[in-house]
Amino acid sequence: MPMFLNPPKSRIILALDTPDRSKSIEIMDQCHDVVDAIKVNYPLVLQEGLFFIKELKEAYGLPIIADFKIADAPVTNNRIVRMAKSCGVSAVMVHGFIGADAVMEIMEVAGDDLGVFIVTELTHPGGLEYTRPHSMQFAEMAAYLGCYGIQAPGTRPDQIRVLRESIGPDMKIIACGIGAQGGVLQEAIEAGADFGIVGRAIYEAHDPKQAAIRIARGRHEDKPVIQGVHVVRYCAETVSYTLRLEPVDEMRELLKQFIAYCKIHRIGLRLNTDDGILLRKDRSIMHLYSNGSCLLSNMPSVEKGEAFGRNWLEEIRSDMQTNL
Ligand code: 3DU
Repeated sequence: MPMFLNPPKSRIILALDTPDRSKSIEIMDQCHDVVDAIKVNYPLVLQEGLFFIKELKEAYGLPIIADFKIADAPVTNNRIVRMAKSCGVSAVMVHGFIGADAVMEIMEVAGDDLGVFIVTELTHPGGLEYTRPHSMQFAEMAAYLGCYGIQAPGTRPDQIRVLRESIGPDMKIIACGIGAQGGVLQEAIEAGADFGIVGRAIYEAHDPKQAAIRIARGRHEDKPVIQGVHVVRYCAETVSYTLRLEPVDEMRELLKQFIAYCKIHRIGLRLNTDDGILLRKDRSIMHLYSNGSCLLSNMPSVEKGEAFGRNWLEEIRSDMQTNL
């Protein structure tokens, strides 16, 4: 099979979800020698047109993945793939749920020019509702049909491990959700991914190139926040915190009450038994792990994140005292 992506260096695929051409070029000028590939998605392409992909290709020479999450009738899918091909992308993302016949047609159109990545499981909490139950089947179908690789949830290393075991060592796994959504590049790679997809944690960073370098090196800092809660892993640029909670039992009790509180007050909340994700009312996400640690992500800015990190325990307590 042809190589559609270069051998990994930083292992970062930059999700270039920048608002327009000028911001994209500003970010690419800074980051092109740090990242291994670029992923473009609808918002940028709808804004700037397909031709902009060609321009990125010519300017930076990096492989480009067109994340069009193709999922239509075969006649339409095939046209989209032809258009992607015409502007020099190296690979396309295709939803697994369209079924083997439609994927086979896409692979035929892609030929030796384009790699096909099958989307297996979406990273947001709702991804556990409908894509998780089928993610293994999508991966197995991708392996059976000889696709170039699969997308996997970088926020759930255990699931990457299971998918890697299922497809074997040869296919590529690209893991999205690294950084802003709480995924950690090194954890995804250790679990079997080849590359991590990183967007906001780079293009929204104060210094995008340094952010990319830091993510590639896996640099994390210890930073105590409040008594009883310590940040055991902190990435300023990815705006995510892994907290160790002490004492764990008291926290568990508090969280139980918090969940009850959210239910009573109909606050948007998802609780999944496998990795325990809470979607908080401010739309940040709290991942709870059985060892008592939790990870907060999706915070809109470092400043807000820090304030939230310091105060969240108190916030929950006072919310409950006022409202229960
Ligand atoms: O969360 P970030 O800003 O790092 O961007 C992630 C990119 O990966 C973005 O283009 C999004 O559409 C894509 N993606 C996911 O985040 C999650 C998925 O399950 C599939 C794709």
